[in-house]
Amino acid sequence: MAGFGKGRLLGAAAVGLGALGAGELIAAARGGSVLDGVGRLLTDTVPVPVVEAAVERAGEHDKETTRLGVAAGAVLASAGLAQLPDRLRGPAIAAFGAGAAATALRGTNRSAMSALGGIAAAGILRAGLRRQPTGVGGGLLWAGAGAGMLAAAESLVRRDDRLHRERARRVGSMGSGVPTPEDGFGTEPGLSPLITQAGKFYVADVNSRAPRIDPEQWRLAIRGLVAHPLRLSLRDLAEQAVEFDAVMVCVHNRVGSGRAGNARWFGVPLTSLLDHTLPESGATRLVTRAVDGYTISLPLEPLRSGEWPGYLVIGMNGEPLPPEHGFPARVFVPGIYGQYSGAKWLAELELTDDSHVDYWWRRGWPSAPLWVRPQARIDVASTGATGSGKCTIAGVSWAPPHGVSAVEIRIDETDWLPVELGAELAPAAWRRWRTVVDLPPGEHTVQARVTSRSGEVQDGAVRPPFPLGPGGYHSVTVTV
Ligand SMILES: Nc1nc2c(c(=O)[nH]1)N[C@H]1C(S)=C(S)[C@@H](COP(=O)(O)O)O[C@H]1N2
Ligand SMILES: [Mo]
Repeated sequence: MAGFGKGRLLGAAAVGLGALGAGELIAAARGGSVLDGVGRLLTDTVPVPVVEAAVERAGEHDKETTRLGVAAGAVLASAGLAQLPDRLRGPAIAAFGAGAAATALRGTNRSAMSALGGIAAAGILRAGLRRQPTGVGGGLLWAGAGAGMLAAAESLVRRDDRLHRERARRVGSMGSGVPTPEDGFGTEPGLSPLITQAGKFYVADVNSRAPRIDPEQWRLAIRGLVAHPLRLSLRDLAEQAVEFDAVMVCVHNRVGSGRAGNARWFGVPLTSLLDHTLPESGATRLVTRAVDGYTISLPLEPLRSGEWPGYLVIGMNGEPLPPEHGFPARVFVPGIYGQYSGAKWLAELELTDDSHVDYWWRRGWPSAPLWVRPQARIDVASTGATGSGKCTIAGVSWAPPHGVSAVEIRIDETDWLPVELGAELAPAAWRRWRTVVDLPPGEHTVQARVTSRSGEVQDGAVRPPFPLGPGGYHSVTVTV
């Protein structure tokens, strides 16, 4: 360690930042990213408790957080590599570069340039550490150049994403054009709208960015244990699609959080698609496979019979699916948590036997699909401006696929009181609720619970999302 002062460490970190920036810029020339590839590798390999903790902490910003963490890790690693004795440093950096190149190929919109970016970063790191900057000026130069190149790379990738988003929208309307639905509640400040706009709808997936799929080239293959494989274009699918309203819920949606959205979807019922393929007798599972190989599989029988009404979805709220929500197509079975109900960015549907293993099973999640537990969320609990004890309490509730039959609230853990329900859009959709209560001065807790039409009452036992889905009541505090 002799001779490695703070200055040299910082210098090595600066060289690392410069090398990383150059690598990212090269990868970005073809829309890829070395950081994204490493991020995906981390997502795929870190133990589930770490994933759960990260999901909890990072919230909506999981993708940015991962990217930043990986960048910081790469810079730290460069400083670490600089500490190695000369004879080890070369081979270590070469191994680092090879690893970066290989992982870059796991990134979402990877190309050969992504791998080249990883190799170039290692080459620059090697050269830079040989003649390592010792002065402040040299270090600043490396760091500044690195930061500038990272910013340039990011803006290149964002431009590609923007162009893709416009191309996806140009596919045209995806819906019946019927006016937006109403439940009689109108708009209430703070209360979630009946339909969640695409831009407000939660995004959850293992990818760092949405894959950019060309709708003209894209075909959905339905293959495997079938007598009659199919290849369908987006246009073929649009001709058979119907509209349906349903809430989609992430298994990570703890009570009160926002990983749930209600949309008017446009899709082809899986029953009819599956019938056309003439499944063979050995076919027991439907594997939904994304363009990156990610799979979610479902038992075939209930989908074929329509007992579980699944759809091949191509539209959301009258528009094509936005890239982050799976453009051009995804599978969705209302009532099943997102993690179990079908892949976004579909490449194919494969009918297969029970030997198939899904992404999340390998990571310790149960293999049987998890059904969404009924949940009520409190969006509004406000006393208004009058200073009186009149308090408006309102929110959304869901119990797909059966539907919501009642929502109740209780104040300070006393008796459950029924509330008014908005009109039901569809049993699988979410349903809004509201009430006005008179509260004495002081601090109060308000809790809500929902009962499904199948008779299931929301369970108050608090449970984490892993491994069976979250439980508990949403609880908020109001002060009068
Ligand atoms: N290809 C792909 N599909 C996926 C996922 C994924 O990581 N990759 N995540 C699933 C999970 S966990 C959820 S909750 C939903 C989220 O869909 P959304 O991002 O449109 O809300 O997509 C599902 N489909
Ligand atoms: Mo999810």
